[in-house]
Amino acid sequence: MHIAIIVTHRDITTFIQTLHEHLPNERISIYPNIEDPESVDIVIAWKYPNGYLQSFKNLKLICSFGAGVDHIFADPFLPSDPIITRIVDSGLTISMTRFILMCVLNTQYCIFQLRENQERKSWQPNLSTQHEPNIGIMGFGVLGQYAAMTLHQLGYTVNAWCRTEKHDIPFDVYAQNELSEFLKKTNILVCLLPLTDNTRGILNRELFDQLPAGSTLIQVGRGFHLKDEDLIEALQSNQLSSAWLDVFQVEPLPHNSRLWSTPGVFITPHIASITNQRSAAIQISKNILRLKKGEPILYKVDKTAGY
Ligand code: NDP
Ligand code: OXD
Repeated sequence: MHIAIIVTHRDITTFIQTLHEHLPNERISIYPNIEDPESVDIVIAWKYPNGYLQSFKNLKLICSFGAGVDHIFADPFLPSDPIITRIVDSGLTISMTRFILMCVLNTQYCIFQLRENQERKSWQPNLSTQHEPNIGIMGFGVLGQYAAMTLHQLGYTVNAWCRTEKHDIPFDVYAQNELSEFLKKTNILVCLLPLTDNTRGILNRELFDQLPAGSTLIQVGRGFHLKDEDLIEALQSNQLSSAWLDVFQVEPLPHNSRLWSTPGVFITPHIASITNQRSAAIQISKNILRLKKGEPILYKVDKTAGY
C-alpha cells in the first residue's frame, strides 16, 4: 500500500517514526514530497490544501490526524469514494475533560479575582464559591460524554444536548429541538460540537440571550461555531461574565483580534487536547492493516452527517 502523510501546522516526527515501526513494509510518502499520487491508497491528513487530493485517483481511505474532520469536509474537491476516519483516543478524551475541569474550577472559585485580591492583601471570602455551576455540554459524543460523566461523578449538575436520542444516562440529555430548555438550565456552557453546516455560528447572540445572565462559555469545539462579535457584545452587556476560548476562526489568533483584549475572555492556543502522535500512529496503522485484510474499518465518519 502507498500511504501519503499530508499533515501541516504540526511537528509529526514521532508519528512518522511510529508509523514506520508498525507498517515496515508499506511505502510512506510525506507532503510535499509525494510522487506518483495515482498510486496512493491512503492519506493521513490535517489541514491539507483544498483540491490537493484531486490527483489521488485511487484513494481508499482518508484518516484525519485529529478528532475533528471539518478540515477534510472543508475541501470542495474532496473525492467522494474514500472512507473517512478520525482519531478516537482515551488520552485525547481524558485531556479534554481535564481542560474543561480546569475552566470550570477557575470559574467557580473566581481564581483570577482571588489573585487580584491577594495582590491588594484583601481578604474576601464572599466571591462566588457558593455559586453552583450548572454545566451544559453541547455535543455528547466521545469527548462530551466522558467530560459530562466525569463532572457528574464529581457532584456537578450536568446536562447535555445532542442530535440523536440517548438512553440510560444519569442526567438529562436534551434533544435537538430542546435547545432552549437546555440553555435555561445552564450557567457554564461547554461547546464540544463538531463543525458542520448545522453547527456553524451556533454560538451567537440569540443563544447567549437564552442562558441565565452572567453565564460562562467554554469553547473547545471549532472557531467557526462562535460569532466573535456576538460574544464580545454579550460580555460587554454582562449577559456572559466570562469565556474560555481555545479555538478560533483563524489560528494563530491574529494580533488585531478584539478577543485578545476583551475583558472576561481567557485565551488558550488550541491546547485543550492534542493528538498523541504515538497512539495516533498505532491506531491508524491498525486501521490500515484492517483495510488490507478487508476487515471493517474503525472510527468511521458519517459522511452524510458531516462528523
Ligand atoms: P463526536 O463525533 O464523537 O461527537 C459529536 C457530538 O456532537 C455528538 O454527540 C453529536 O450528536 C453532536 N452533534 C453533532 N451535530 C449536532 C447538531 N447539529 N446538533 C446537536 N448536536 C450535534 O465528536 P468528539 O466528541 O470526538 O469531538 C467533538 C469536537 O471537539 C471535534 O469535532 C472537534 O471540533 C473538537 N475538538 C477540539 C479539540 C481541542 O483541542 N480544542 C481537540 C479534539 C476535538 P449525536 O450524539 O446525536 O451524534
Ligand atoms: C482535533 C483537534 O480535532 O486537535 O483533534 O482539534
